[in-house]
Amino acid sequence: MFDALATALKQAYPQFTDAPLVLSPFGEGLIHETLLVQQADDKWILQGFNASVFRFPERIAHNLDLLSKHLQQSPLPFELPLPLLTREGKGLASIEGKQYRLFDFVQGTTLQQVQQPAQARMAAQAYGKFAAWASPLPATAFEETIPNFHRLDLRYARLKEVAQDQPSLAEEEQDLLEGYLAQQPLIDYYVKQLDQLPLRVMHNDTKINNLIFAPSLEKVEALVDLDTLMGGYLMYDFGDLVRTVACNLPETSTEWNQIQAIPELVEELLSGYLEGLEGALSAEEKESLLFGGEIMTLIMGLRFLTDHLEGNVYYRVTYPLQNLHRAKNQLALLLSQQTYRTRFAQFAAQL
Ligand code: GN1
Ligand code: MG
Repeated sequence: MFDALATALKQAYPQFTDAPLVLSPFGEGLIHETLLVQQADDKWILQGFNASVFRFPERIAHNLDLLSKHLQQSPLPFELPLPLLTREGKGLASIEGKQYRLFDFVQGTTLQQVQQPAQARMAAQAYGKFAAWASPLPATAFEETIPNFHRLDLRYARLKEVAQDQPSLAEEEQDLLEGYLAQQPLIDYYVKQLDQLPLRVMHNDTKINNLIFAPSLEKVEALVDLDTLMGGYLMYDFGDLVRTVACNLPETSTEWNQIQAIPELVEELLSGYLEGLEGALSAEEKESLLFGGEIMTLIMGLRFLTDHLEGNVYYRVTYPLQNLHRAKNQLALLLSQQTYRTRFAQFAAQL
C-alpha cells in the first residue's frame, strides 16, 4: 500500500539503499500522519506533514535552526530529533503533492500514561530542564508557527462564536458548552498572567507521549514534536504535562464519571519540574504553575468542542463524535483538578 511512497523516499533521501522499505503506521499523534520506515535493521520515522494546521513551515525551519545552533553550544542530556535533509538539502520532501519529513528513529518507549510516580517526576524534570536550557534564547526571535496557539481567551471567544452560529445544539452539546462557558473566571486569571509572566521559548506540546524513554524507563532519551516550539509561558508546558500525566484515564476515555485528577501525581510533577528548572523562575511563574494544568485542560477542551461544532476539521477522529467526547473528557478532568486548588497551593508553598 505504500509502494509508491517507498520508491519516492529512496529517490529523495540519501539514507536508503535499494533494499525494500517497509512502512507501517506508528504512534498516537492527532495532527501529522506518522509512519515507521524499516530497511533491514535500520529504522526511521516518516511524517506526513499536516500543512493545513502548520501553514508556515518556513517558520518551523527558522525556529529549529535557532534551536540546533543553541544545541551545538549547550548540550542537553537527551536528544531533540530534527528533520533529516533530502538530497536537495531540504527538511521537507514533496511526494505526490504531499509533504513529508524523515527523522532518525530513537530507540525507546513512549507512554500514553505513566505507570509509576517516578516516571512522572522524570518527565517533569526533562521538560523543566528543557525550559531552563532554552531560557538564554530570546523568545521574540522565535516565530509563531501557529498564531495565538495557546491564547486561552481567544479560543474561548472562538467557541462562543462557533456555538452561536449553530442553528441548534443537541442537549449534550448545550450542557457541555455551558460547562465550558462557566470557566470565565479561569479565563480572567489567564489574561492577568499575560501581563506579568516573562515570555520564554517553550515546547508548547508537552504531552507525555512526546518524550521517548529508554526501554528500561529509567531515563528520557528524546523530546520530540518540536513544531510548536515558540514563545510561551512555563505554565503552558507544565500544564500540558499535568493534563496528560495526572489523570487516571487517557484523553480518549469515555467513562466521564470515572475521570479524575491524581493529586499525588500533580505534586510529583511540580517537584520534578522545579528540580529540572533548578530554581530559575520568578515568584509569579511559580504561582502560575498551579493553574497550568487547569489552563491547558481548559484550552484543549475548548478546542475539541469547537472542532466538534465545526465538523471535525482540525483533529483526526476515528468516529464522528470523538471530539465531543474528548471535550467531555477534558471538562471532567478540569473540574476534578479544581477541587484540589487548596491542596496544591499548600503543597507548593513548602517547595
Ligand atoms: C495535538 O498531534 P499531537 O497529538 O502531538 C495538538 C496539541 C494538543 C493535542 C491533544 C499542533 O498534538 O495542541 O495538545 O493534539 N497539536 C496541535 O491531544 O494542534
Ligand atoms: Mg505529538
